[in-house]
Amino acid sequence: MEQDRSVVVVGLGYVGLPLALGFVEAGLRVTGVDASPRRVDEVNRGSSPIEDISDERLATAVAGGFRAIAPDAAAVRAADAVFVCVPTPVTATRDPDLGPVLSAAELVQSGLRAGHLVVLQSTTFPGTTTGPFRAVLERDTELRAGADFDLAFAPERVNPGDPASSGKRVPRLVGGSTPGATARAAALLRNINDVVVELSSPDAAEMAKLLENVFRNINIAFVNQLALLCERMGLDVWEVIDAAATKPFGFMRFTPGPGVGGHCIPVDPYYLAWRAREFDFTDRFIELAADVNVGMPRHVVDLVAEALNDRARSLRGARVGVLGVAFKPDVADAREAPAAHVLAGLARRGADVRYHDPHIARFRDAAGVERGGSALDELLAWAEVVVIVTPHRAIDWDAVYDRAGLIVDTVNASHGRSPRPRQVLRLGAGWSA
Ligand code: SAJ
Repeated sequence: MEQDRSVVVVGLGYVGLPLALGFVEAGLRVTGVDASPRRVDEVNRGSSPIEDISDERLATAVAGGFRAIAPDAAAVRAADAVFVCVPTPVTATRDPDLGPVLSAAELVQSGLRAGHLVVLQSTTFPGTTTGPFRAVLERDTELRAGADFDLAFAPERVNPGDPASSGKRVPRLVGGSTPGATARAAALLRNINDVVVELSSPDAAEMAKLLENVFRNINIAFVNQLALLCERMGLDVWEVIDAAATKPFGFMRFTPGPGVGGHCIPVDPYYLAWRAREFDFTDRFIELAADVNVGMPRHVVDLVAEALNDRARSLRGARVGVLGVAFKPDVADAREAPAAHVLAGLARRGADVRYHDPHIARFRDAAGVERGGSALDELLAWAEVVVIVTPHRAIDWDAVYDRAGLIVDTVNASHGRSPRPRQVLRLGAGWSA
């Protein structure tokens, strides 16, 4: 089997663009495809839309001939292999929305030919690749997966904001619809990953990826629930977690917070729960974890009310400053950010709400209200209570603890500081002594 040497990557987001550049740097001929003209333009100008990809790295690839284009059947036809790296969101009722995946499949189908390798990377429920995705590829054509073209699923493993998490060192999974497809996709991926684990089917690879992310979601929910219990018991959940984390085996540290954001961890479990129901299987773990995590922003609003109450102030009419609205520290991504529900919840209860986030200039909350960010000095001078939601490193924390008279700390950011008595109310731990 000769080596695949040319690749089309459909979807140039935080998964597709690193994948494309990896193949470019491995010497393959790569064309990036994206439905957004703005994204195509940014990439071709060497202006990286992805935080973990520097402009220099992208510009080097573009100088070497890498190009982004609009969806184009001829480009698909000309390549040896096609990777689909588009979002897999959920609908308002939290059902899987395969819209982006199936429209990418339409593009691939329009350029599909015998001998192609087609690899889906988007995190999705078991049965997507060999089910609806394959059905679109094979529509209106005599071509069949296995007989005429190779089909596989290879989930991404990227931890946004942690460049060390991507690149050659991260093992990759791949499962093909035939052993030959698995081997062929694995050989291609070994251009960019030192370790590629070959699985028995695309379904196994789809399920393994969901296990990875549902594992995180359930464990985060568990420590969130423990935080609520520790508040009632007068314990410090952060001390308890630090203590348990001294166990050098059989334990993995997760921490409570204002909720679970991003477009993976809060979303992927719904793909598994939905698919399980087709097999008359109710995954109560997933449903419960979702309830707990979705309930955390409301609990943060209650903590702000409790903190103000300590000062004989009501939430209604209070000036509340939120620190950090991105979905996690040191990223500029606000998708599914818990802060959206914290700000909307505070405003719904009559508070006057502003925020500061060094990475996010404008932010739309869960009620659709859009605000511009305030400068930190301005926020600290204005707010009568400050809520720490996303502890970006770039925030001047000394200024926060010096100048904020009342702080609700949802992420134990005040750990190691000596706040004044009843200056800080921590989620899962109560008042600073
Ligand atoms: N969070 C907690 N407590 C924790 C860990 C995370 O509250 O102990 C929160 C974070 O603040 C954030 C959310 O959960 O709001 C998700 O954080 P995350 O880092 O687990 O998820 P992502 O979406 O940034 O990236 C994850 C990857 N993260 C890690 O492996 C650490 C990985 O699970 C996947 O490769 C990736 O999603 C993906 O694309 O599936």
